[in-house]
Amino acid sequence: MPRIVFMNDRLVPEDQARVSVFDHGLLYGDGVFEGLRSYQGHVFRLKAHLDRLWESARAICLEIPLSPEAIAQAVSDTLAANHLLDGYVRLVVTRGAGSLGLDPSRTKNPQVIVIADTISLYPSEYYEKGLRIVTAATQRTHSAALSPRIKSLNYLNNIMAKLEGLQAGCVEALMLNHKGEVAECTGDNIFLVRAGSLLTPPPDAGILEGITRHAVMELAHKAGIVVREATLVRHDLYTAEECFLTGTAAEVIPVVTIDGRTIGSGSPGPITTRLIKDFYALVRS
Ligand code: PXG
Repeated sequence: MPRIVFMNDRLVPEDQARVSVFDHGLLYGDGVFEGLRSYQGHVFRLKAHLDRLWESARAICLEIPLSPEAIAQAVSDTLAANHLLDGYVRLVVTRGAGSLGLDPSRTKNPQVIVIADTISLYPSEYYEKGLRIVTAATQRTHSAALSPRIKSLNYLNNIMAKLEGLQAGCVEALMLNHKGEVAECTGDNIFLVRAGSLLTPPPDAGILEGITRHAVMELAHKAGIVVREATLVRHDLYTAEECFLTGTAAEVIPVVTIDGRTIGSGSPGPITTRLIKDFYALVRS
């Protein structure tokens, strides 16, 4: 069955959901996006995702031609049109078609796209046994060059690191910032456990402030686990008791080796296991 896609003001079959070859989203990666999950027909933290979309757009002087309410409606309409209760939603806003050349003022009609699809999860084995990750040589974009807080259509920085991970046989890769500090993974935030406390890099380490990251920090707080943002280096990860990643697609996933070194006991630890369980309950509540 063809998927149904929302384009600007209506739902269309996927083969009619098209953007111009002159769209600056295609030509220059000039645009923004969000990835959301729906659980049992309820979109997890919709407002936080819409706020972040607007923040990303504002940062690149892109005016989204629809209201947040209209996009929220488009999200539920697109999920319903595809008969999805549990699904993945991709929001995309492009700069629109224009003349060749970077100048955004010579574009018009930003395109608003909402795609809903089934979610392709990591195999359940990764959640039970944990992931192996490696550190990529590709640094996270310097925030003075381009803020990693903008979820832009230009993800080449992360894709370069993802390729390094895949070439090393790993599905995720760790990215450091220009100071050699731990930033995040290519599409996930990172946490470690040290002396029973949860530590995660602060926003100024050059990360995307993940919505799952925020939810997990709240869950830890509720569970009486101390959680702190702290500048971390690889030494902290190598010597951690536990490590896990968070992201909309992956949710909470344990990490058991980094650069071939075993983390903690080599299997998912008790705090990670607890937070996986709490997150599962939260998204279905
Ligand atoms: N860091 C980066 C760089 C991301 O792109 C996260 C962290 C986690 O954020 P959330 O808000 O999802 O907890 C992300 C977002 C995908 C996909 O389709 C996932 C992301 C980005 C692009 C694609 O799997 N993760």
